Amino acid sequence: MDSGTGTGTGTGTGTGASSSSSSSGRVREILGWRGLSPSRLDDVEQVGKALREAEVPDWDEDVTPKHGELFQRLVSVQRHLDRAMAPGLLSKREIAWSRFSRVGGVIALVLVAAIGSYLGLRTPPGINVTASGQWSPDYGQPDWAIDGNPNTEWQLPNNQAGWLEITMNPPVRVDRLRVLNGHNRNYNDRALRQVTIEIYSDGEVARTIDHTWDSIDPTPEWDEFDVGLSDVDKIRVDVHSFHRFGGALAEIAWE
Ligand SMILES: [Ca+2]
Repeated sequence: MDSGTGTGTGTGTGTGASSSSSSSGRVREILGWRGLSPSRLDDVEQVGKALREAEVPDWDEDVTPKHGELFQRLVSVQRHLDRAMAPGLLSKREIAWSRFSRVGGVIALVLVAAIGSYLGLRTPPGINVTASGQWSPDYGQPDWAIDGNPNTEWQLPNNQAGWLEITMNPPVRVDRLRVLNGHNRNYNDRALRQVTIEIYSDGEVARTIDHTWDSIDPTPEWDEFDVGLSDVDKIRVDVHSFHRFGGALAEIAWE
């Protein structure tokens, strides 16, 4: 009886080992195609072998730390197998959806990027003014530099350099640029000192004007600069320095 069982088991194990070894080779091959790395494949084999060799305890008190460790390895290997096999277990419909959503996702991303860069680069229609800042939220706003009123000024925050940009869409022809410095009417404590004005034609800097005002003038005079450019789409004023408390620009105009 004993001997019979022994032989039976021996033979069974032998046959099983050989067929299991060839089938495990095939499994290894398939899992390899599915992207499992050689070290993960080794893990799978080792855990499989350890499971076959392990005795499953009948009682809770027979569970040893070794069993716990093996269980953890089994869970980890199972997770890798699930990840490798999941795409192979999709139905045709699920595969189609998965492809569609992947392709659709890429197209959506490309579209969002294209629209974003279009909106970001597009010059808003009309004449628009932006600046690095203004002295007060309610006073000295950037568009006061182009409102046609010599008594209103764009005023920079105290003691700060800064910039002002005017964009034109559609572009304009500029033969002459006129600039009226500020002085902060009634106080005479703000004015531009040293500036660089860049005039853009067709998106590129086409003319650079450097100018300095030596002092605050309580009755400022217009300064005029010949330009002679067509397709002007931007004028940028970089304020490098100022008089007293900060910069101020009453008007910038072109004709
Ligand atoms: Ca003004």
